[in-house]
Parts: sequence; C-alpha cells; structure tokens
Amino acid sequence: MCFLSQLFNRRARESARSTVHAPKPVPTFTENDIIIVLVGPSGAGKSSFINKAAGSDVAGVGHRLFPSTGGIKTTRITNDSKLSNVVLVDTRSFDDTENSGARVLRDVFDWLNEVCQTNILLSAILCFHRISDNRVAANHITVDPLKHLFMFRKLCGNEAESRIVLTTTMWDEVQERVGKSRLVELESTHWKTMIERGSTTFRYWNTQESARELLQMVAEQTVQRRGIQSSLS
Ligand SMILES: Nc1nc2c(ncn2[C@@H]2O[C@H](COP(=O)(O)OP(=O)(O)OP(=O)(O)O)[C@@H](O)[C@H]2O)c(=O)[nH]1
Ligand SMILES: [Mg+2]
Repeated sequence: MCFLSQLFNRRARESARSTVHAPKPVPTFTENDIIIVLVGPSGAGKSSFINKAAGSDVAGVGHRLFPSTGGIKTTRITNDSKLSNVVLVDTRSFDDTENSGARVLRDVFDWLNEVCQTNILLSAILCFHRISDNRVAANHITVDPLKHLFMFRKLCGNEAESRIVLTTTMWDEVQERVGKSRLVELESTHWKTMIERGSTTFRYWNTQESARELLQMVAEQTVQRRGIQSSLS
C-alpha cells in the first residue's frame, strides 16, 4: 500500500473515532396522545391535509411531479383545544411496486418502536385515495387494504379494521356524479370487507373544517375506546 493511501486510511480511522454523533431528537409521546398516521400514493394530499389541520405550512406540500415527503414527520396540533392530544404522522408515499405499501407500514412500525417508551398503538390510519383517479392500481394499500391487515393489527391492535379511515381527496377535481359512482364502486368491491369489519370512509373537502371534522371523529372514538378499556381493567 502506498504512503498516501496509508495516510488517508489512518486519517479516516481517526476522523471516524473523533466524530461525535449528536443524538437524534426523539419526539416524546404519552398514553393520552392520539397518534394518527397518514398513508397513500404520492400526490394524494397527505401533507396538505396536515397543513390544513394544523393551520400552517408545517408539512412540505409537493406541487411538482415527484414524490414530496421523504420520510416520517410528526406534527402536533397545537391550536385547537379539542385536538390538543392529536399527533399527525406524515409518511413517504407508495410507488407502484407491490411491496411498497408494506414497506411504508414497516417504517411506521420501526418508528413507533423507536420513539415510544410505552406500548402506544395508533389511534387511526388514514388511507388517502384520490377520487379523481379513473383507474386504481389493485396492489396499492389504499385500494386493497385487506392485504395489509397483519401490519395494521401490529400498529393498531386487534380491532385494526375499525381504526382505518378510507379517506378520499380531490373531490373538486371530479364531477359529483362521477366521484360518487367511483366511491360506490370502491365501497362495494375493494373496500367492502374492510367496511363490513368497521372501517369508515370519509370525503375530505380540502378545507380546515373538513380535516378537523375527521380528526375530531377519530379523537372521540379513541377517548371512548380508552374509557371502555380502563373500565374493564
Ligand atoms: N384540487 C385539489 N388539490 C389537492 C387536494 N389535496 C391536495 N391537493 C394538491 O395536490 C398536490 C399534492 O399534495 P401533497 O399534500 O403534497 O400530497 P402528498 O400525498 O403529501 O404527496 P407525497 O408527499 O409526494 O407523498 C399539491 O399541489 C396539493 O396542493 C384536493 O383535495 N384538491
Ligand atoms: Mg407529502
């Protein structure tokens, strides 16, 4: 080995030894928190929902052609007393490969284990779907959520189906009649079993009121569930 490469290797080793890795800031959660994860394909409107709910530009919204959100990002709702325990979790989007949805859920699982000292389950998973899409990719998690039940249960507990909200966006991009008929089709095919088992659908109107209506619904259900659980234990 020449002198220069020996010197380079020694410097690299010394520099690796002396590098101080600052601890990553870890968000802290309590058992009272209501953690809601948003999943869905790129451009479905996950980050803009968070901005609308929070009332400020906290989540990067993409206006270009490529996926915008790169990883998990949490936002606590601070300016609505009814939603003070709500934490929204933005995720990277799915691509068209079959395992993409599973990978995103695995990221959420790893993140949940990393940041939660106690065993906190998700209060809800909002699966975003653009009603303006005139075709659906059958392998997408938001089109065929049943395929991901195993991971949903790991994240939300045994009654995971009732914590899934199939959230449709982009209603302003379609004629009401067309959007309604697509929703009916989804409810009677891909989403049928999930709905029979307790999942709900929600038409999101791209407004703060609509975002907060959905979050309040989830928050109320969570508080009710926790009340029942603590009265049983
Ligand atoms: N017309 C219309 N546009 C919307 C709606 N919701 C979101 N958008 C727009 O759609 C684009 C993509 O929205 P994002 O919130 O970045 O989508 P995302 O799901 O976070 O996308 P990724 O971060 O790439 O996964 C932005 O230009 C938004 O302003 C809606 O309901 N109607
Ligand atoms: Mg995004």
